[in-house]
Amino acid sequence: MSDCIFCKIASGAIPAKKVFEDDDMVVFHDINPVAPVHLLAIPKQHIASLADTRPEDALLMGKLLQTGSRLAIEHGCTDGFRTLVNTGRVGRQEVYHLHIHFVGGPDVLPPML
Ligand code: DGP
Repeated sequence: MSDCIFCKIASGAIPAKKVFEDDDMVVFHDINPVAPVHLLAIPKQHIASLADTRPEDALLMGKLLQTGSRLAIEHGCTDGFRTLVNTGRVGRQEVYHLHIHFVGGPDVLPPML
């Protein structure tokens, strides 16, 4: 999608601090980190939200989770981290290109719910 900010990051049209990229996905630092480590894992193809995934996206979703987890650990989340997907209006999704947050650091995170 031409007006999607994460499509532009995926294609390299706008810069981001990328820590991983292959044919299917990109992982990069969130521009507004809420913890010492805050990575976003996105598919290169435009999928608007988790609610828009199809059964054939299951392998890609697993890859986003597994690769993001590995990178969170490599970036210092050796004692755990939080994984979050905001979905739609009720989920307070801001960017409508599917992304998985990986948030953590040395300290225990505050409770969320
Ligand atoms: P949400 O849609 O609510 O799950 O959050 C979107 C996240 O995307 C938010 O934490 C900030 C981040 N973000 C938005 N625009 C950019 C950008 O241009 N570059 C980067 N690196 N992160 C962005």
